[in-house]
Amino acid sequence: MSAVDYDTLIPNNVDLSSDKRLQRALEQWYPQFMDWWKTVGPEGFQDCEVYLRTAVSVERDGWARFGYVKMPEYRWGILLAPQEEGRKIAFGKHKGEPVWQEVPGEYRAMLRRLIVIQGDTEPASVEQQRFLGATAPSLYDMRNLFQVNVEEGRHLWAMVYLLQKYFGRDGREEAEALLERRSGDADKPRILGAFNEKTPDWLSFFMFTTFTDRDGKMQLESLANSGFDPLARTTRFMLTEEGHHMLVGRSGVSRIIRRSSAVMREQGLADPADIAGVRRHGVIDLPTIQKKINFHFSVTLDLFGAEISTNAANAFNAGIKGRYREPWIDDDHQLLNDSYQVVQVIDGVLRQVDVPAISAINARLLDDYISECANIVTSWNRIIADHGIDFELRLPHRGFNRRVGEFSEYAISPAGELMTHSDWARMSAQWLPSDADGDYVVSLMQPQYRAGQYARWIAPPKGGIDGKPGDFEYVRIAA
Ligand code: BYC
Repeated sequence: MSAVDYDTLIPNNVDLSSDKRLQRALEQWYPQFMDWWKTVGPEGFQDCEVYLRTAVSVERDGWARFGYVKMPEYRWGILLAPQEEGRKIAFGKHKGEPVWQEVPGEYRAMLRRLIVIQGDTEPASVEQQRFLGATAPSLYDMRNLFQVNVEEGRHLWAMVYLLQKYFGRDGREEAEALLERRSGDADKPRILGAFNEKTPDWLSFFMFTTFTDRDGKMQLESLANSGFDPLARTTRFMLTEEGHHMLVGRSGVSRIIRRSSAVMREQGLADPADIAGVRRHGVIDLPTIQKKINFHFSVTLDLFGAEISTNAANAFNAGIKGRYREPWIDDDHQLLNDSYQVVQVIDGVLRQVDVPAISAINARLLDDYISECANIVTSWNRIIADHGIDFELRLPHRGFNRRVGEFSEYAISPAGELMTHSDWARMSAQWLPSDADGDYVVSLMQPQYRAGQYARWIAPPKGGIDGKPGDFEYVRIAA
């Protein structure tokens, strides 16, 4: 494997200079990407020096370097995890055959579609988060936002590399279309639902990075064992960066809960349902946090596609997209005779039903995802309990508020009760954030641009970035 070449316009470890056609195609795409970044990327702060990490190697240790960078000068590179000699396809009907270095003709359309969908989410999230810099609760948080943004930009590069290298003219057209769709645009929206929602405040940002970035992790993990080796290697390296994004989300929500709980305790507010009482002190009440969990979790579940899916079965069978941690699963990795339990509505009742495992690939990934999310909520509840507050956050039932899959036709409460659509609509204001909840959260979003200062509604982090203290000047705001 070649070392990372940083002397070229596009840093890479794929020996780009030896493939002039590809190099030219990517160099032509570069100014379009920069145009996109400047038009719909982070609003403002483009001239500020931000203490960012840049991927400089694909080795496990020392893969990133930290330093002050102006975002437009960030080195968006093409980095693939090291090639494994003799790697074999780990699942599906080609199990045991050598992995593919070129796209197999029969799977071209399927691969292209998966790469385009993955690629589409990356710029979408940057667009969704573009206004948040102006209300950052601290320089530390602002820096984390921009770190997430530049790395999602790099993940777009990763998918565009695959499209341009392996899919000829179609790939070039798809690469351009990735810069033309826009999150939330009525005429040319992003492909998947959650990526057209707004991220109007930092609570939404932290919920998005907790729940939706974690779908990213699950999907990337499923592609990281792909029989198409360049996709496997690309997604493996993307996963190295993804961990920080989820940490930003999870710890961000933890810090909000810690602050709210501490204020409730200081002020002797024993009743978490006393929303007005808590809001009077300028922090976010726990019932609103619960509603935000209900929203972001349910919208993210839709990103897994239908629980029972022929597309997913075909992709598994083809050896293109596996299950979460596929090599560690103890079965034949072909699922010829296996069954899997899924929840379905049968005769008006929610039941566990055995279905052929190959048809339930999405359902299984969803289960793995839900169990990780449940652990996170447990950790949040520990903070509340430590403050002596009698309140528990919960993940809503998997059927709550769904638009895609088994439950999309049904009205199901967060507790998992089937209801009439009219009852559900009447109750939904108790379960999902209202406009007034959103307005309240937005009203708290006053920026804190002094090093070491944190907005009132969020506790400082336990530690800084790259061993730096919390009062480090993570973003040098231009005078
Ligand atoms: N919205 O068999 P089905 C991330 C379509 S996030 C709209 O149910 P399948 C990130 C589907 O396209 C991870 N349409 O599902 C996070 C299909 O249409 P066609 C992104 C939807 O195909 C934060 C039809 O319904 N990566 O990285 O098994 C920040 C039937 O499909 C939706 C990926 O998702 C929806 N929600 O699975 C930054 C991985 N769901 O083709 C980044 C790549 C389904 O019949 N994508 N449809 O016209 C995939 O693996 C799959 O496409 C999906 C859907 C999991 C998304």
